[in-house]
Amino acid sequence: MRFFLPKPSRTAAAVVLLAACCLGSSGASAQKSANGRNGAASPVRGTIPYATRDDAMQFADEVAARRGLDREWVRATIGSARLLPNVPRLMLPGPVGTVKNWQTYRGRFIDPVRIAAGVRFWRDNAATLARAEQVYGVPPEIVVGIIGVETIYGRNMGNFRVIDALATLSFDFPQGHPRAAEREAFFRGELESFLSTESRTAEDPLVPVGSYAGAMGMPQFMPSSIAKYAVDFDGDSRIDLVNNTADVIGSVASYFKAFGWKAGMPATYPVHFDEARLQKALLLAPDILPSFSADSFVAAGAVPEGEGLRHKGLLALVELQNGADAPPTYVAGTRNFYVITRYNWSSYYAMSVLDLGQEVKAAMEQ
Ligand SMILES: [Ca+2]
Repeated sequence: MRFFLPKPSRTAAAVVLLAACCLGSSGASAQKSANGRNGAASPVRGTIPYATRDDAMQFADEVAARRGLDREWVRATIGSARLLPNVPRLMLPGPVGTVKNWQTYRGRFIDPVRIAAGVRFWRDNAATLARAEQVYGVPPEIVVGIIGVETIYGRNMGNFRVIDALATLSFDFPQGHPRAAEREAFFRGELESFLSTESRTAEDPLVPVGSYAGAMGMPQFMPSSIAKYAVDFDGDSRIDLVNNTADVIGSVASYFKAFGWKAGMPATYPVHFDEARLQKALLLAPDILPSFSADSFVAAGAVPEGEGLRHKGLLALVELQNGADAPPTYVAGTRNFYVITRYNWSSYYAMSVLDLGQEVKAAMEQ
């Protein structure tokens, strides 16, 4: 769910969920209010232009018709949204030519504070994590890694009003972005999904808060992902990704299952190169999409270690840059590694999730 942030991992793209975006970007430490939600107000006071904007009101009418919602309610809701003046520029790509640095990226997400918080989260939710693994096949360390990287287990869920973030990115997306039309359409779809859900649950649509991209709760799900993948995992007949850790855990595992997570399959194997026959360009061409059998991987000079030599599915050579002066890090990524990147389209993100999960697991066993 993230991805637009100016951070080293950012890969392009349209994202399904933008979760991670809020980390470090909003710097929002979650101030819980009396009702348990994050701090109520957006940190940025914007203007309220959309009630008199033809494009916004036309969109409101289309959404109302398409979703069978009350037209005046949709108009009033969009009309109440603030334009957040600082948000559009956060969508712009980072400088071209910057060499990514895996070690720096990793250091942002894996530190003693986050590991200790992960241990507490795992211990507090051990039975639910085990049940999620039974139901969805996704092991606790993956779920723990995701929630830790996304929000430090709920500490940083963002404090932008979701309606403000989504309206701003729907109607004032920066036109200088190389894929402005595509991104604007994406955010309009998220706004539509958000309005539909809020209308159905009869919640006040001006209340929910999240990242500057509209991602919500401990797992930073975008509205469309909440609609498609979130689950009520404690059986209280509602889905709460802000306060209910069972729903959070079940929803993350449900998301991975939906994107093809295979129970029991490692996400990566260590890999070394047989320099004499190495065809690195060939191996890197499909990027993180697993495209090589273990045999064809070895034939091209990339030798997975341990069980990786007998891996039944396809592999990808994953390259993580370490700045301009150090050699890259390489791993063999499986289908499950690819699935992690469906949460946030970045191999650096996926490696951070895996490493944090392993660090927390190791700390649990001490
Ligand atoms: Ca629930």
